[in-house]
Amino acid sequence: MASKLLLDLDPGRGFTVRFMVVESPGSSDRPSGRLSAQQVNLWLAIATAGAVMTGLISWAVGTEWSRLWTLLHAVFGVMVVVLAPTKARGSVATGLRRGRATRWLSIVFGLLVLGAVALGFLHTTGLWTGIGYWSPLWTHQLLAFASLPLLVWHMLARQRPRRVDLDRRMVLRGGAAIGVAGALVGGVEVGLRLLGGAGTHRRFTGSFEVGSGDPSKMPTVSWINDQAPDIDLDDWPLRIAGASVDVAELASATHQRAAALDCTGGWWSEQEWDVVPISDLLPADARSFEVRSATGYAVRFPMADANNVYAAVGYGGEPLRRGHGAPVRIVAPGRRGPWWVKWVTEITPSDRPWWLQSPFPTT
Ligand SMILES: Nc1nc2c(c(=O)[nH]1)N[C@H]1C(S)=C(S)[C@@H](COP(=O)(O)O)O[C@H]1N2
Ligand SMILES: [Mo]
Repeated sequence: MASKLLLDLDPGRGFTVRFMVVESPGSSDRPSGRLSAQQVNLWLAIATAGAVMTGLISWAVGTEWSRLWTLLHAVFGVMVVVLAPTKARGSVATGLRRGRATRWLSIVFGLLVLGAVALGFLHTTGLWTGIGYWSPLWTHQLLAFASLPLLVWHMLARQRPRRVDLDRRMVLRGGAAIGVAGALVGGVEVGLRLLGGAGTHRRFTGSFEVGSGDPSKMPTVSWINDQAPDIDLDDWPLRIAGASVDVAELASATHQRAAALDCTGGWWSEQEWDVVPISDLLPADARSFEVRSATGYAVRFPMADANNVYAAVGYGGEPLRRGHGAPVRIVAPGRRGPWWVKWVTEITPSDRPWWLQSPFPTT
């Protein structure tokens, strides 16, 4: 007689955990010590979901708080690799033997996931640090986003979690896989420090420093493929709360503020910005304010943050370069790059909550 926990994950019937006393432990069908194919799949689902969640958090958060999530993200990613050989011997081998036409979708999915993990590794270690679109981190995100629909398909059509033995083996072996992944991540970090690898100098977001204190060395990037608008800088159509504002007038009211621009593409750069806090420019009674670029790129901030979001006209004692958002851009300390709107033409208070916006700018 043995007792075991049954985890029932049939989506049609909801989610139940039952404790049962059963005649046989039910593990005679596999060599002792191995996880069943179902158990590997469930752990892989946990690791993949964990990687997606922590990746999104680390990606969106620009404060110290993201450090833990960036670290956990690495552990989940490595866990996928740790479990991959068992998966390959189990349901991958079975699936390939069945030879369904859709096996190609599964293969593409597997390659996207492994590719994303490999690129994450290249970025983390600093073995390859491209800047701009084809940086390893940007490509990592591209593969990860591309794999999401396939992940959903794979889970629903191929590896729909069913009743799984949540037995001692499942917990111990899975826990061991997490432990191995954690140790590998720790080992890489220690190794980087011993070897003095570039990867040692990552910010808590995982980004590498470029051109701090030297605006001419700061990269110029866009969110998707936005470009500097062709508008006369001396006749810039800036409107704040509906009224026309002269950029020169704005420039005469600035003070200096050091802040790091931390692009989700994997680099950061700190400059001394010439700024005016948005709270000096808008009435405080609205819920949010929208900042819109001449290009149509726009984001919405909570009004409560208006004293820590700035309109900037210069850096390092010189006016902004065109690529860096001249004549007016947003400086948003503690927020990732996408919030730092360039070529600002409108700052508008509104009663809509700030979170009522597309999760990403669409230009
Ligand atoms: N109008 C506009 N502003 C934008 C973007 C954009 O594509 N369009 N990209 C954002 C992103 S993702 C980053 S990282 C920074 C890059 O600023 P930089 O080119 O000055 O380094 O600008 C932000 N502001
Ligand atoms: Mo960015």
